[in-house]
Amino acid sequence: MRWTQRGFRVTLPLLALSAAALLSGCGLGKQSTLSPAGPVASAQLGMFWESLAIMTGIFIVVAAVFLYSIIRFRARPGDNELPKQVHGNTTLEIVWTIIPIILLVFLAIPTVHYSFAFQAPATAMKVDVVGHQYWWEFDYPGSKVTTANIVHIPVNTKINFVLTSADVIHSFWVPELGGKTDLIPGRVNHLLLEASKTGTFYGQCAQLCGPGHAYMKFEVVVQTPAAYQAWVSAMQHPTVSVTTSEQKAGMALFKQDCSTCHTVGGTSFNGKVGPNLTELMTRPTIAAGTLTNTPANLAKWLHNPPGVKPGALMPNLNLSQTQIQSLVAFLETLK
Ligand code: HEC
Ligand SMILES: [Cu+2]
Repeated sequence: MRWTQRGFRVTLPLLALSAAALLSGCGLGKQSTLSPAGPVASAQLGMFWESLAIMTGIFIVVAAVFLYSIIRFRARPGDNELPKQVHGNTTLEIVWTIIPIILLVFLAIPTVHYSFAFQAPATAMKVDVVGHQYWWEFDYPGSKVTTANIVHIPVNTKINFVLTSADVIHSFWVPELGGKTDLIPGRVNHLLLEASKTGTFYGQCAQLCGPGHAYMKFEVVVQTPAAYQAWVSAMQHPTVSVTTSEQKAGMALFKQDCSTCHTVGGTSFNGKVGPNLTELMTRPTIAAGTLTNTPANLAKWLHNPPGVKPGALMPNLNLSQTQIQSLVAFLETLK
């Protein structure tokens, strides 16, 4: 008796705690597969509900038979004989082989159907995605636009994301649009996604890729075709107007310290190691979602990148506060 009471005292709070932990995942937040925003995500959610329904059905039947058996066939006082020993029941075995086959066929039909239906058609708009430790490169092959950690796409349009990696295996995942697919060095994978409403959707790397993995996020900005075109042409015609002496000093420093790694459209800087910084000020965050894009945070970043983001592959360049201020003044002109 004592033992049971003590057992309850321990297990009840534990149960409550784990229920709280489970339910805390239930909010329809920024990255929920339960709030699909496109046909791919909707179909995947439909299949999730279908398999959940089948599994719930199986659970109810098995639990009911189990409960019935332990109550109906429990040992009663005075039952000292061994019960009748049986082995094998052909009918039962055939039944519990055939029922799972039927259930698996019900799951296989939509799986196979959607696997073919969501193959990227040759006509779909392409966006090349390169995974880097720990940031995302997006190239628009048709329009010669390159950006980082934010990808703009037109609404109601099939997009063929062409995925590869510059270093280790990453995984491309935008829960509200569907997914996910690995980016593998030396291989090219395709992922078809489509958004049926405008807005911003949040993605992230879903494959442990090193110490900065948790800071490898990106945003998908879904726009009307007109707004999307306006963005493309702004990216194609960046204007860098450096006027103050501080901005000029920053640009000179950039040439010396940063241009081997970073490209800036509208200038001669064309490094390819780090993110392309064209129109940097139009991005809401820096360092793949690690910091919001403000002058203070840019300064914080330049002061010590690996100190801000674990594992960041931009080195600490030991810049002085004056150098940082002029670099930030220059970066602020990239809009
Ligand atoms: C050795 C190559 C290298 C050098 C040199 C370098 N960077 Fe970087 N930079 C990177 C890499 C890699 C990242 C991506 C870090 C991450 O998000 O994990 C980055 C990220 C950035 C970002 C954030 C961009 C974004 O959209 O997330 C800014 C801004 C930046 N660097 C500015 C500079 C400036 C200014 C200098 C010169 C003082 C500089 N970098 C020098 C490699 C470099
Ligand atoms: Cu990654």
